[in-house]
Amino acid sequence: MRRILVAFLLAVTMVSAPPATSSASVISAASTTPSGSPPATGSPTASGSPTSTTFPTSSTSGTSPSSRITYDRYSLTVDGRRVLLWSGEFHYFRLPSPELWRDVLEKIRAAGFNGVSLYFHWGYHSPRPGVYDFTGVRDVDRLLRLTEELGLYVVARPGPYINAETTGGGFPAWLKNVPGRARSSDPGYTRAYREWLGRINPIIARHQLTRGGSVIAYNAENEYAANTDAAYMEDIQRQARDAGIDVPITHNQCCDASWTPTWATGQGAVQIPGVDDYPQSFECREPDTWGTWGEGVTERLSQNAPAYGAEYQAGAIDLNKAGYEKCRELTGPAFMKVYYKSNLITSGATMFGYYMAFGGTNWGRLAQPNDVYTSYDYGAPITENRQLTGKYDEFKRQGLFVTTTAPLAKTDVAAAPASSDPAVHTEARANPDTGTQFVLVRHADRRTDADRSSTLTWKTPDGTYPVPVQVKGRDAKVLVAGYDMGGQRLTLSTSELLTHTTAGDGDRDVAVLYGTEGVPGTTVLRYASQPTVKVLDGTVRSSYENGALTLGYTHEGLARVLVTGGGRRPLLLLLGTEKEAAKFWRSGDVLLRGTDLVRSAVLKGGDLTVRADLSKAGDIEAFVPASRLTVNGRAVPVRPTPSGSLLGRAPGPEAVRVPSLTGWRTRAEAPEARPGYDDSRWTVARKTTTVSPIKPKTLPVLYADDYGYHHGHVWYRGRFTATGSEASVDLNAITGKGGIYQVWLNGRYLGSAAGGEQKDADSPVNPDPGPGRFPIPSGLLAEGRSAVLSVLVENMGHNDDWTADDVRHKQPRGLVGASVTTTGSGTTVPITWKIQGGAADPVRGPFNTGGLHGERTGWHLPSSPGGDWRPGLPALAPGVSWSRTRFRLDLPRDQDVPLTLRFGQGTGRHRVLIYLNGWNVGEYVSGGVQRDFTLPAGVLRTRGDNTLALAVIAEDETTLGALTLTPVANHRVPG
Ligand code: IPT
Repeated sequence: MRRILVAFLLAVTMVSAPPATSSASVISAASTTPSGSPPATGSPTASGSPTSTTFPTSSTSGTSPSSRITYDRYSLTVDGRRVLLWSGEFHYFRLPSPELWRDVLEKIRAAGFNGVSLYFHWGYHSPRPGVYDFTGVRDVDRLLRLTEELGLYVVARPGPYINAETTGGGFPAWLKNVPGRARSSDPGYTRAYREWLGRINPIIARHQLTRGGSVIAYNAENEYAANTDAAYMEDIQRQARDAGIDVPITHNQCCDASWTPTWATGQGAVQIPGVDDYPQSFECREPDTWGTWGEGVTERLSQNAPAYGAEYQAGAIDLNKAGYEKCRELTGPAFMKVYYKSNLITSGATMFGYYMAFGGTNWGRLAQPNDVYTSYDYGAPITENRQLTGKYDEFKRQGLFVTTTAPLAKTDVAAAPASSDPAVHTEARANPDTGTQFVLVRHADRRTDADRSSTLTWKTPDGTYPVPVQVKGRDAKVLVAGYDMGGQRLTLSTSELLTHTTAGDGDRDVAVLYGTEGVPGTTVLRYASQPTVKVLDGTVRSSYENGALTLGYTHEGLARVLVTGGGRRPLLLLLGTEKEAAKFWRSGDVLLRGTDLVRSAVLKGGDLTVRADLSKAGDIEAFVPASRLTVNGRAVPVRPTPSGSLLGRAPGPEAVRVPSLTGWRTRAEAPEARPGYDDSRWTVARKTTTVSPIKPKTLPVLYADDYGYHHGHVWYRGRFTATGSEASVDLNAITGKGGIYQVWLNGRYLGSAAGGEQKDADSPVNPDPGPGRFPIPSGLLAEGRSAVLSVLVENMGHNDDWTADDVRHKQPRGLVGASVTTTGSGTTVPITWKIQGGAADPVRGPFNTGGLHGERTGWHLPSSPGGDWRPGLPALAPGVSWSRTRFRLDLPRDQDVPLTLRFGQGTGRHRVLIYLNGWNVGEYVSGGVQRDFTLPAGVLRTRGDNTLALAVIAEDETTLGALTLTPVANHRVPG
């Protein structure tokens, strides 16, 4: 992995690990500090006792007790109960709508995740040194309260550096002006990061599980593998402890133990060192190519702590612009089955962070331009528009299993059943206390999509059985043996266990097992005497011998078997295909089947209250002893079934109408290009030094950041006295990948050029990153007359600092060189410069707007800007123009209809900043891969008036393509 990553991500300097010391395993005693927020009842826990897994419940009240967290080499424990942490990564900053945080977190929980991994983005909260905003879409206290309410564990990851393909890798852009190497113990940087940690740590601290909150672990730094500084790593942890962080501290090492230090031992060591694994790489153009970056086995870095897959690939960045559907394919259900299940058994890891569960949007200049564009969909199980995918189904199948099956949280390597066909590989782990076995069955060659059968000689704790297994296509299974399943004893099954629950007052068990469609399955259960087997649905053979009840079947649809007597409480066994398994939902102890999503289900007396999403009217079946069913607040007629369940039918959504976008008005912009424009209030650019490691080609320094303009466009106006013999304007600009700059002289448009980037591998730095030579038309300049050069430079976002070398993230934005050259002598003309960029929006944050005239004067805002706006979407001249329209939505309150703005094919090279009600929701680039832009509810008024404003930056004569509001889905939701 390392070699390939280096080739991919650049050369790094490695530092060897300091000598080993061991870490303590008991983290903290309970603390009773109140968190001031509604805590969880029913936190997700996998218990050390095989039958008592508790799942999160939806509604909470009262006060959560504080918990004690410990760990050992097997797992984390919460109040003495082992926890298998199955978390998905979520970036609140990529979803600018706290109402939708709940939507996404409920979807994550319903997929069987019991936790979320959360980066906290320093730059997102801090427009200037000393200034921090934790309100509105930045209210992370609200986010953490929500995780508490939903009973999701949190791994808090505040950096200070986070990478994450976001601008500056999470650093605030003002850090570019701070002398001293970032991610080191340099005093300048130390002051800066302590300021951030001083703000974020107290928020995280009050939401720790040890104080009745949700935070179960704290991740220090991020993939800190190059140019490392142990004193810095140590200080981050000291800052955390001083702020009262008492949960285990973790780290996500890139990408296996060959990267050193691993932070497992020595100065700067963390308690639970984890690794990041991206076995599929980020080449979405070839979704069938597997394992580009290795086997994806989470390496154990410490003998005293659980193996931790801190980031495990659950999607991909679209590095080569294949489109995210291809990334979803690359990391689809087949990959998930083979890699996640293999890893679970091979590594024995019990802590996972799947990156990403939901990717979101790089709205408002959040993107790191080398890696991503506006969408950060990531090919994740939940799409950018919050829709559930086939990957979601697979996460649910695995997530329900791992969080149901408590013995999985403590396992050692065990002897695997012998396989009669060596092409069918087996591997096993077992719980040393319960004897429960977990057997991986897959193709020996994971990439093959062959169909192979084998007979396993399986020595289970209940005796030895020869059992047939079949692996059809790219697939893997984790089979269970010797498991006390509620009140039952599962001797073995060649079907996979989805989940099981004990319904009502412990009067019967319900278990769901599943397998590949058309493939035979065998399940053996133990009884004291022969039980009665009643096949309610499907074809299932049964035989009983010496205490063993053997069921034989083929996975087809959903078979139902009721087993009674035999000395145990009744068991309803549901045997389905993978597709059938995905129809089940679990909320607390309530098992349900049907609808598109069950967010929560609460049973009180005979009343079952369900919150669910439906794209059409559909059946909902509840495996609980209830007599009344309420779905989304409405009573639903029900009937009991022979399975002892309750069956009802819930209504779907009403059809909705979405308006077409009409009534556009357009206005040309860029008065800055005119020679007579009043720039008297602009900043004079007269600096001659910079802390940037990249030095300017000409003076004065024209770097936008050096004058406090950190995001979006920046304007320059240069004045000189013409000689009449000027031949060309020679510029050089760094915009970050994909950016452009444009030039006017005395109001005449001279053209545009691609802004450069300082390549990661540039050492020494590239002297000519973004050159542009613009010949001066004859007659434009007259001898002795004052001339004005106007330059508009885009800033695509700041580079990251993956290699901790300071050069990448501190590379400037804006002009790095500017001169006007005369004919003949080739001398340059002295120029005086002024610069103007945007100001941080106090509500929408520092990244939302740049320095376009329209942005500075509020054309992007809903309030109506005056001036001469012409009707329609006319052809546009090169330069900047704005188009605006309004539309009204009246979507039903209890329906979720995600909308996107779709760009049709236009003409000319252009890019468009999209403002919805003043929020910059993305940038469309003609010829780019993204045409659909998410309009998130919250920013979008789903019942009311909306303003859409487009800043069109045209390089040629341009017409925009058709613009349409496109509904992505329509669900009835809880409302
Ligand atoms: C690793 C980072 O930790 C994470 O922030 C994000 O960048 C992710 O990968 C890729 O999306 S970087 C690792 C792949 C080298």
